[in-house]
Amino acid sequence: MRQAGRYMPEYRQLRKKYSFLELCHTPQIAEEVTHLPIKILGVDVAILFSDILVVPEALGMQLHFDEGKGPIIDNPVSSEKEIPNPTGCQERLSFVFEAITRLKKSLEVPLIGFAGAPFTLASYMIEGGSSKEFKKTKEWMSKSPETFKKLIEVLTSATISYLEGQQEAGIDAFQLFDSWANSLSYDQFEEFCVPSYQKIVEKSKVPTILFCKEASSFVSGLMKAKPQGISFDEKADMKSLRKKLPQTALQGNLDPEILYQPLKTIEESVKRLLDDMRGDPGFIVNLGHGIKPNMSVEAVKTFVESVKGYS
Ligand code: 1CP
Repeated sequence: MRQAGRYMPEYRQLRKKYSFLELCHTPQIAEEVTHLPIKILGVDVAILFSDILVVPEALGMQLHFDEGKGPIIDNPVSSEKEIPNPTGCQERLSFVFEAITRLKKSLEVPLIGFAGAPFTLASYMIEGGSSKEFKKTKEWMSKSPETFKKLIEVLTSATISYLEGQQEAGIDAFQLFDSWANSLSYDQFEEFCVPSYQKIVEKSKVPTILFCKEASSFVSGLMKAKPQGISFDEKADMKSLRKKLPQTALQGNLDPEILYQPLKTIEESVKRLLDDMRGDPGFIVNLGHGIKPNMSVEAVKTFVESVKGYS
């Protein structure tokens, strides 16, 4: 949940020298950034420093990140004939595998690898960047569901080869981010997202966690993929989800906005969450979504320390 990122002065310092994509593309620097939250916050697990959009980039998308605007793709895909060919995509992602290989030598904690799920990647590739309404994506999906599925299939096979490369390099767990699947109806979710999760989870040899915003609305579809874990945002009631899902690891779900509150409130909110999940060996404490650039390191540290100090 962006445990390394712009809220950290050490990260901002590196960003003065390098663009975001340079950080991602350079294994030694990606390694260094991955280590920052371990050193500064004392979290139990590292998440690879990278971005979900390196996969579309490896498929030929001209990607750049503009200050204050987020990701931009200059050559969006708008029809079946523009769907990229996934051949050679794994080789073009070798900088990620090299970062993982280095990290496995230098880290003392487990490492989570990750990828964007096909639908979320497709939305960036079609819209040409971030979106609120996903107009072009939904138009394509409803006008020509079969060709939309072709794009999803290409992204599924690219994601599987990306996962395989990460596995060979040594990741301990894998998280699949379908951040924008919550823009879909439940039926669309079942039709366009669930089959891709099933194929990806089936190929995974490491524990795999699925994330989408508002995951509690999509639990039955998510469970069809038989993931080892599901990550929930702050809207979920973890206690009742545990009753529904006795065999699945549950990750989440402190409201990131709590990190704007006084430190005492952060401590109290963590205690409430941990009291609810007391004694649950399959509970992974996390935020419901990402840390924002203007949040304070002290607040994030308080979150981690309250979890570790809970008894
Ligand atoms: O320095 C900068 O300006 C870049 C800011 C930044 C960072 C730190 C971006 C651009 N990505 C990241 C890192 C990142 N992204 C990680 C690293 C691991 C960590 O420390 O947590 C991970 C796991 C991601 C995943 C990611 N990227 C997702 C899925 C998770 C989620 O937040 O829902 C998504 C949707 C993206 C796209 C993306 N990349 C960057 C931004 C600002 C965005 C979101 C843009 C949007 O809102 O559409």
